[in-house]
Amino acid sequence: MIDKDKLNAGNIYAVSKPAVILPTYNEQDNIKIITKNILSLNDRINIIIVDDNSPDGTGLTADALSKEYPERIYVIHRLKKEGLGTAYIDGFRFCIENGFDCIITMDADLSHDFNSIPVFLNEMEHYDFVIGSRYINGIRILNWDFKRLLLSQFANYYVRKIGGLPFTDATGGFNCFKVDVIKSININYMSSVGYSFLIELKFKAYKNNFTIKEIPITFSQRNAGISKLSKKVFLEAMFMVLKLRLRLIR
Ligand SMILES: Nc1nc2c(ncn2[C@@H]2O[C@H](COP(=O)(O)OP(=O)(O)OP(=O)(O)O)[C@@H](O)[C@H]2O)c(=O)[nH]1
Ligand SMILES: [Mg+2]
Repeated sequence: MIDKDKLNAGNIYAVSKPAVILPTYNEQDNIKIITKNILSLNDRINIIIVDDNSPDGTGLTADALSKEYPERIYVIHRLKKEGLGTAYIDGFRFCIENGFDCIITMDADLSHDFNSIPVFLNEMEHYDFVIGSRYINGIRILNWDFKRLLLSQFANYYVRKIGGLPFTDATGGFNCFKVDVIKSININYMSSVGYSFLIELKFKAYKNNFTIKEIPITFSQRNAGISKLSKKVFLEAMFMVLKLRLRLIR
């Protein structure tokens, strides 16, 4: 049960300045909705949008939102599409430089339910890293075709068996962690630029002995914007996990 009153009373337990990082590439139809939903949760939650010069003008909308909420929404503009992983790295640097003590990674396409954010933040009292899992107690994914589900299941099985990570959902993008986790990892030397970045991050947090918990989340496939998952993305992840296991990446 989300104790929103308690959160709004300014008591976000172990963290005081949390930031949600939203990487965006062509999320014009979603960015206003998601930011307003997040801001409505709690006065202390901030948002960092990392936009890669989206052709649909997401960056301009993000700037307008930042003007409307100057102390709460920040925008990092990058010149071109450089991948989800490097977008997160730029977001992490911004968080470290600006004194945010807790980071939430989240897709901007409304696939992740903003109502889970207070649940993540409550868990920060006991854990350093909280993973949102679509696969605890069954499968909670809406609107995926069978092929996509099979691919995701295989990827997670592979990460468990080959990578040795004990999580049900190592590939998911909805996570929350203390900034100390990022400080313990050399983010200048992350091997993944794309989607496999999230696996690498979990792997390194696990190896650095942070306390980690998985909580159930629901994932709904995007209903606006363009899907960007490709074979290349999948293969990058498979090789990266193998290299992590063989300690070719540290
Ligand atoms: N800044 C930036 N954001 C990106 C990039 N690629 C993806 N994103 C964003 O990262 C988040 C996750 O990407 P999605 O395209 O939704 O990935 P997905 O959920 O695996 O696949 P689909 O929803 O089917 O496209 C979304 O908010 C995207 O807009 C990128 O190269 N740069
Ligand atoms: Mg998506």
